[in-house]
Amino acid sequence: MTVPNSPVIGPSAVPHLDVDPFAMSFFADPYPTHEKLREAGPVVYLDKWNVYGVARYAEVHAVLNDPATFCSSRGVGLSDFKKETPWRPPSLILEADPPAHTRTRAVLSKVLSPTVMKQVRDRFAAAAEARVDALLDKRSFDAITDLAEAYPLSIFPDALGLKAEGREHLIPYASVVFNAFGPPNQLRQEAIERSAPHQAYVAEQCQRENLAPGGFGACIHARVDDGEITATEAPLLVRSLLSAGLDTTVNGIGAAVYCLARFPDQWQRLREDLSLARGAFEEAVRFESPVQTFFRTTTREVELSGAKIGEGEKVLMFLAAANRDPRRWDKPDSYDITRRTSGHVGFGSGIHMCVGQLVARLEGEVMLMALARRIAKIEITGEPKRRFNNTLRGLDSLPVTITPA
Ligand code: 8QM
Repeated sequence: MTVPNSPVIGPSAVPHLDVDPFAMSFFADPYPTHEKLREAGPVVYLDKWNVYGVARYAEVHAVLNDPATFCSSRGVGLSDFKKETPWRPPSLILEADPPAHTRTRAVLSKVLSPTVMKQVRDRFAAAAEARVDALLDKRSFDAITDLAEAYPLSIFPDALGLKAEGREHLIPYASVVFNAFGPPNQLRQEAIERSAPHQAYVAEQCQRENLAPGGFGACIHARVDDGEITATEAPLLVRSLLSAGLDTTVNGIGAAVYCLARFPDQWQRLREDLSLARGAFEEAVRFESPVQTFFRTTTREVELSGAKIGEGEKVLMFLAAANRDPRRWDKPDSYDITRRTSGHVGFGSGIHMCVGQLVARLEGEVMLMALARRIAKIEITGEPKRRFNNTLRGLDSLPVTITPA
């Protein structure tokens, strides 16, 4: 029976929630709020920032896979580029829609292809072994600075072809980039205020003459010669690698080590079968979701799981909450290195899915293999300290002591 004057199926009310997913208290322990967001409904409205939110797997996946309705060209942070001037010139890949996105994506996809991974694999693996050698000499160290940061810093800037001088700007620059996706809170405002020297460094390193031959940077510039991209576009695509290629893997590797240190049964399984290294890294990306959130902007009025959303609205996707949605995952809150992780949205999904995912997985895999081959035990010996960022989840410090195998 139909209620008079009421449609059989129609838009339902969207629950309004009074949560700030960019507050320090939220970052300290996001999981109870993730659950609240998922349970409130398929689509919620966050009054604090006047945005829609999706935290269930199905809706996060649906939004990621409808880029015509949920666009990226108006920014993937809270700021709407149609209404506000971006803090830096927009990324030609992240903050672009088809057809513009298709061409730049193809370039980075080729630069970071499986063939290129085969060429760099031995170098990445040797650097991981060398890092583990150094850690075995120390026995007690900080797994963030001495491992999760030191390892990517020992290979990625070289792989890009950056000169030695000024590399200390790389992580601070990325930290600005990821804070800037957030709302105009203290984290974002202070990051942008202090960004000038980091921006100047990055702009300079993106120039063709500053990138060593054979590196990822030079490979991007080489596409100018075959007319795939213009000479003005190339430096901005190099900037994308500098923005997204380092801090993400630092937090990915940090997440994996933090998981393996907390869950010794999983560490033992990995030691018994090194072929589980790639899965152990992937599961850490699902479990911790180093990139926690991204926004999209609606290009038209749309109905999403019964909720009517107008044109020009920001939609916040809780990737981390989707990655632990019990509607999609068995025992979502357990770290299981043999889990079938495929479909997790830690690298996104659809046309914008992480173009550097093979580099990230390569770094994660060879590092976990090097660790598991030579170390019997990883013990956390001090209070882990969290690093607060509007988009990235990770630690500032993780004191550990290792026992050699
Ligand atoms: C996040 O500048 C960019 O193109 C860019 C910046 C940040 C990311 C991606 C691309 C997702 C890792």
